[in-house]
Amino acid sequence: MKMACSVTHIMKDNEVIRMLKNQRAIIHEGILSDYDESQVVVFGIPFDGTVSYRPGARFGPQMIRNELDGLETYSPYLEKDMVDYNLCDLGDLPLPFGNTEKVLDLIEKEVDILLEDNKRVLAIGGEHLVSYPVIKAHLKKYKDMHIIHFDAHADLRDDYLEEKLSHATVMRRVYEQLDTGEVWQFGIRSGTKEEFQFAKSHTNMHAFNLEGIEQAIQAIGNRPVYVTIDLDVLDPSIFSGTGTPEPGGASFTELMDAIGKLTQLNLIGGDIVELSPSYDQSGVSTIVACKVLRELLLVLGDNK
Ligand SMILES: [Mn+2]
Repeated sequence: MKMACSVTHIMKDNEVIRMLKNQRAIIHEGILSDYDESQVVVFGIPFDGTVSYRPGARFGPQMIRNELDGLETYSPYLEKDMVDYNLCDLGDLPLPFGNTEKVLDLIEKEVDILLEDNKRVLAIGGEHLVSYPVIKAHLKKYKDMHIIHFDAHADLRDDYLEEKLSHATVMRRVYEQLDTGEVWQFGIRSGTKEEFQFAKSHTNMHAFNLEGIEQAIQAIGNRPVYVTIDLDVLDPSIFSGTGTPEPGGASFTELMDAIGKLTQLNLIGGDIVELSPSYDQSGVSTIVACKVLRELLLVLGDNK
């Protein structure tokens, strides 16, 4: 097994941003590239510190690494193969559990460096709050960036139990950071009355299913887009390994179809969050996450 690529870029202004432990590569053996030549960089964010119901998303990135070797590098959906791309896995970001603000700060600094190095970033959570600092970093570089958000949950609360930084508030915080970009939400089927009302006047919410992507593609045009995929957008019958499962979700094929359509956009970064592997004893949820990861890597790798 090839080890994760070395991260010589960790020293900036004499500050050690991160230390990489020896970890298994997330990409198949033989297709992992050096950091310098990589187009797309993957890293894990094993944080689930604000999860309100069932914790465990911190184990997502490592379980994905365990299972990804069993997946073909070729995607028959996209007719593209991971062997044709330069991809790099930086392993998991070491995080100080118990200090949410410091965790978010470390994530943002990490992504700042990757974007300075002109990498396309694909982050693997972890709970959904980790998307917030990843998106914040991207907005410094892509001011007019739009957000495409797949999720069962609106995540638009202003606070959750008086906490502003939470997996339940993440898209509200993201919305507040946007300049001319907009939030496009798909698959939403859970939230408070206030969240759905907020969405009516502030975001472009497509509830219950993934229809409406074409509308988003038309409206966004060539402006930069970041995609955040909370895997609980999928129905629990195919994806039960998650902290807050919601019946009535999208099918796997519908999500594949939606990701395929993202190739029409100027996709500049993304994340996959909320795999909580131990809630699915069959292990199928992890395989689903691996497959979503492969598709997203291929879409991101293709964007010039
Ligand atoms: Mn969710």
